[in-house]
Amino acid sequence: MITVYIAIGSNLNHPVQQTQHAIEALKTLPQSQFMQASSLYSSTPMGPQDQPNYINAVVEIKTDLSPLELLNCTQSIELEHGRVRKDERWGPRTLDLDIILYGQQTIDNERLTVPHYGMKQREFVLYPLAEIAPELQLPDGVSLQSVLATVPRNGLSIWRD
Ligand code: A4P
Ligand code: MG
Repeated sequence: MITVYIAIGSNLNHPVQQTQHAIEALKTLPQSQFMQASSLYSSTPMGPQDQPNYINAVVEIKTDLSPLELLNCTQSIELEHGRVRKDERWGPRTLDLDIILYGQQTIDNERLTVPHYGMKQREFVLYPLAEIAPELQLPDGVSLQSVLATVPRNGLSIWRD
């Protein structure tokens, strides 16, 4: 099985619940084993600032699904959560599921770019990922810790009731 990390982001329509439901849905993926989820984090928006703060988290699974089979599954979870695709780049969303890493594979096709193109710049991906996989090496041979050292937290905090 391949170890995969999936990033969750939500800032509309009860983001904490959206995120918790997404984690539950990821536990039921076919041909997959749920390993762990990070804490939920509160983050300030990247992109347009006139949108609510986000809740972000990262989940680790092991899977026998191919990358595109997995993408089909995560996109149907997004749709079940009432996600409507809008044109605005980096705009608000009920639920966004991004495949961050698929083992050590580098994937670049019409539907999928892995590692995710923004992961090395996004504190709301890197810190939750480091919480559950502190020793991780990225496919380019760089350690997660060395990337983390270049990205400030930018107000990111663990979400508490
Ligand atoms: N796609 C390609 N690679 C991947 C991948 N690794 N994982 C394709 C998932 N999908 C991938 O996706 C568009 C297409 O990307 C998919 O059809 C798939 O084939 P989308 O989810 O509609 O696009 P998007 O997520 O809206 O892209 P966009 O606008 O670039 O958004 P981002 O980059 O995901 O950023 N601020 C905070 N604090 N926290 C956030 O989580 N998220 C965003 C969205 C903006 N600001 C944020 C956050
Ligand atoms: Mg996305």
